[in-house]
Amino acid sequence: MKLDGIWDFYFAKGKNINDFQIENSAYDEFAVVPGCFDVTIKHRFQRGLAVYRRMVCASGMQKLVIGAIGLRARVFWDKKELGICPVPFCTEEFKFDAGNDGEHELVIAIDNIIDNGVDSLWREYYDFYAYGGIYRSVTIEELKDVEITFCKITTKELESRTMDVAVELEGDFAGKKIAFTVDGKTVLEADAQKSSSVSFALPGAALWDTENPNLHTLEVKVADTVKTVSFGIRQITCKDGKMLLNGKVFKIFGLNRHDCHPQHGYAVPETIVLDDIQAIKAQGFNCIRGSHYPQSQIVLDICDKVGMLVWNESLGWQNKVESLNSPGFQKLFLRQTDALVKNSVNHPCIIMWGFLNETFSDDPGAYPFMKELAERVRSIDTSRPLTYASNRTVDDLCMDLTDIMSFNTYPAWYAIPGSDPNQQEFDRWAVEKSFSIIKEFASQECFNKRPVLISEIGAEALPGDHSGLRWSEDYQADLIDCVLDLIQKDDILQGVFLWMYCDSKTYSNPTGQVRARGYNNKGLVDEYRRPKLSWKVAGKRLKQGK
Ligand code: ADA
Repeated sequence: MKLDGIWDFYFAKGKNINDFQIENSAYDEFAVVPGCFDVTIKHRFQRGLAVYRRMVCASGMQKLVIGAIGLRARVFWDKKELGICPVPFCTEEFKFDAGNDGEHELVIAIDNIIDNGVDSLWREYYDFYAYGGIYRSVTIEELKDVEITFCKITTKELESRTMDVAVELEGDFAGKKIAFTVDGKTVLEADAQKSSSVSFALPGAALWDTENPNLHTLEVKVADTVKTVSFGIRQITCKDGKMLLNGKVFKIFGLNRHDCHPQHGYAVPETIVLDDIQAIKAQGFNCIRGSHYPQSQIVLDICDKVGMLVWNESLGWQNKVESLNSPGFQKLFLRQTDALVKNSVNHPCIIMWGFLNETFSDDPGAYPFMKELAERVRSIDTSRPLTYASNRTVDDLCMDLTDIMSFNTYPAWYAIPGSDPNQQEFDRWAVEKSFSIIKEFASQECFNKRPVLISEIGAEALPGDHSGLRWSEDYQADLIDCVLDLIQKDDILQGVFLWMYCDSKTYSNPTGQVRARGYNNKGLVDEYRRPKLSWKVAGKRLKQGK
């Protein structure tokens, strides 16, 4: 049962969740769930404690799932604390006895106070705004005698459409049967076990790709417990420096996308997400990088349906080595890594996993935790390649941990070696130079021919500026056109993710970055999705390249 809707609400400016005392709650407003409270007219950009409450009819053992919150939350049922949500963008589950039949009180107390400690997963220097609220849906469901805690379906062999399914059970499954049904037809039945791994073929079943995003439905049933999973039959592999989708080499023409909107923060409604993804596809792009946090089920469901590839990554931004080596940070990071992979593993749109955007991967101290993260992801899913976006280029020391080498580079915006940081007119040379440095580094034998991606590249553009100089729409359009042209012609680079789809809220000047209007203005469309010149130029170039 979805608990989304209008909840009771109050806000206490400057307070945090440790100040919260449930006996002293005084609800004097309403708030929408999912929603961010600090985009509302009354509380815009305020930081403090926000308390959400609603009544729920439920009894007996229940599972409450909170899709995502920001920045942290405490959760209460009938005034008793069920637990915490310590990581933004991370799905959390609470299993508990809801008591007798009747109405019960569910309270989620949240704060959006930025913690700048070494263990924090969201510090003030991040280049995206720390909105507060319940970002994603809240649901509750009755816990049956048997619970299907995990179900993963992957394509084992494409030709014969052979699928592997891994299932984990909890509860009273002994002596019961487990049945697997695909698109309404039972394909297999076996004795239920705590962990089971089965394979079956679906001869002739339609494949999933970007042109024909065919989806199928798997139903796993044990006694009266049923889990329904939507899946696609498709394979992602890497060979001889190339990524292949269903055995065919493909190029990535991608966009980085912040899942945010000025009036919704990180609780972007389905209608806006669908509009974004369909517009991105119509323009000729085939992939989005979910920068820089796990993507919502809304985004992933839409990308599955529309046929848009996705790079899904955990929350992080230029995290420092002292954090990477702190047990508190590691614990939270592993918690979100588990949730990221487990909760989205069945989406055919996801073609790679990522973590730790632009960390200090040129420092040997970063290596051990990055290795642990890579191992953790691979312990849950080996059916997709692994990458991280590095801005350390030739000094990077951790690339051997990846399957795909990804580089963030900003030639002709931030300086690269040999370029003039004060250059006002676009200079193609800087982009060519940057790509050649990356390709030379990646071609080293030790990397054993891994696919190479440009994971970020772009320039700021303020709508309406047509001077042709830096910050103008024309300058940005020239850069984007040049990048796409070079990528279309390049035999080594697998593809590019332009930075970025839409202008996104950040801070005016947190760390000396220049962020006009308090926005990262490198969008090809602005924050309300109004196109800049580069959007049209990119569309033209991508359609020409077909
Ligand atoms: C980095 C970072 C992005 C954004 C970008 C920029 O590469 O990964 O989040 O901050 O730079 O606009 O400078």
